[in-house]
Amino acid sequence: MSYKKVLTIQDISCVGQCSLTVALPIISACGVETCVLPSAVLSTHTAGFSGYTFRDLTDDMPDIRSHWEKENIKFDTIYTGYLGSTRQIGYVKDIFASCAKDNCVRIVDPAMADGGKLYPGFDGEFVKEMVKLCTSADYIIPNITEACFLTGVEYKTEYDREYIDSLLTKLTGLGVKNVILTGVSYESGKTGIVIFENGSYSYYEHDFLPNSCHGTGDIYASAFVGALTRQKSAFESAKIAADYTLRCIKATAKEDNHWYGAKFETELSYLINSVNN
Ligand code: PXL
Repeated sequence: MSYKKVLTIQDISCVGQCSLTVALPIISACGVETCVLPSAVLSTHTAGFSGYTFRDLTDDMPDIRSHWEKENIKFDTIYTGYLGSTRQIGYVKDIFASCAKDNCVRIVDPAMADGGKLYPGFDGEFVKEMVKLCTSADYIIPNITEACFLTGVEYKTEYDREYIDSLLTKLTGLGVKNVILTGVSYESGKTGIVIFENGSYSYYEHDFLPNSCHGTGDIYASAFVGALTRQKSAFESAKIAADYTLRCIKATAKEDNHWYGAKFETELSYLINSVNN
């Protein structure tokens, strides 16, 4: 098997166990070279801390891309997470166009919202641009809130299969190819992942854990990216990522006051075994 090279584009939250501080170790643990393009540098993430610093790196992106073009640096997988500005999304599309190997897989986590709300600093313009980025991806990994913002569908906490189907239909209507929809719960005490690939629906259900922690979306997406890049199927990658994320949440629950992120580090050996099986 050729040694795969992934590029991930998302912020560095210096403290908070999310975005690049999660993606870099997790994807590397999957046995693939992991290159990074930081979208912004923040002192912490924005969910629960106040007074965080924010250094937008949008203006650095075109020069970084043109250097890579000169060096003929290209990637097998490009995975985007939290982006720092609306304008930056256009630059990311340029990177999709010029830094991708022939069979490159482009994966977009439209990390911008949760619990029915956009994260601080994002607005309707950002969402509109994010829709465009999602249509140029091979896979998108939204939660239900993000899928609602992308499609204009009303956010609901109680729903049925018809509601989820309508979200998927609207997403494909926009031009989105394949969707890994996280946090889909059809029965109490259970939740799961919808894998919508080439028009067909499958579902991986697992226990719902009451202690939700911040950053699990990034843990999930990073493990999915790592497994998919290691040639696992989309369903198998979605399952590996879900089982790993669940273990991280359980490990976090053992410690009081670890509210800002999930303890993904202690569970890495489980992930390594899963992708090598
Ligand atoms: O986990 C998503 C995320 C990434 N980066 C920053 C965030 C968030 C979610 O709030 O604030 C800076």
